[in-house]
Amino acid sequence: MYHVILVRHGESEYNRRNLFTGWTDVSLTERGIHEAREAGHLIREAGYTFDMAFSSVLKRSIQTMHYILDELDLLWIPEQKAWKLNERHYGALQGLSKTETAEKYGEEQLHLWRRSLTVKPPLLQTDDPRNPQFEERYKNINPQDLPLGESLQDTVYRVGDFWHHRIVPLIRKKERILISAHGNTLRALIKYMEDIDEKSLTELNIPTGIPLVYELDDQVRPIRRFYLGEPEHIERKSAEVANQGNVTE
Ligand code: DG2
Repeated sequence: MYHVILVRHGESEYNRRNLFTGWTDVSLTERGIHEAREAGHLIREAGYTFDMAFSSVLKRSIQTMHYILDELDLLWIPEQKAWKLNERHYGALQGLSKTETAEKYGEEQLHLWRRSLTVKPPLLQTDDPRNPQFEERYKNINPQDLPLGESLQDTVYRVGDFWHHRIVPLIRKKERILISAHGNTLRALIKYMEDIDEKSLTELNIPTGIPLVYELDDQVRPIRRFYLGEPEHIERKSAEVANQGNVTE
């Protein structure tokens, strides 16, 4: 049996301000740093270790990977930063307040934009300065692969492809792997691995900074997944994510 540990980065500046983030490159808050360290602590207490770590090319995920590895005294292991693990691209919603978006377009529309499998956000215009094609860090990526906004399904394709071609071969070689990523890249990966139905996917909210352990069979297929930590705390944090943008409490 194999395993892999996934973690959504700790709270970011935009999470704290309740703004759509996507590919916006924002740092962890003090709380986020604490959450990332705590994730490392939980992983160490549970007796897991790593041979290799992956993150996106966004600093909140890189910082989280480093805080976790530091807690485990594993900052020396090989790491890889991959754009294919970036958060789902939230298009023209990026930078907008989730609450104000709900007030303007209604909670139902907000929920569709955040949790539907196939609905895309309004796309960025090609001349928008936030178009990833203008960014140095994506200069080696085929421009046609760089999104102006993605549905979760689009994210499932790119994350699934990365999992299948880059991670699974390492797991087969018995490499113990940490993946530090984002709320929707992890939802996309869970969809890819388990093909869960759309309703369960809609209700799936990934809390910040909580390690998610996947046990995998000999064919690297999921057997079960579970969070490390105290269930009530995890439930509370997942509900916090679900309720972002609620106009009425
Ligand atoms: C959040 C997820 O991404 O937002 O892009 O706003 O995991 O990088 O903080 P993350 C964003 P929701 O889909 O939960 O609204």
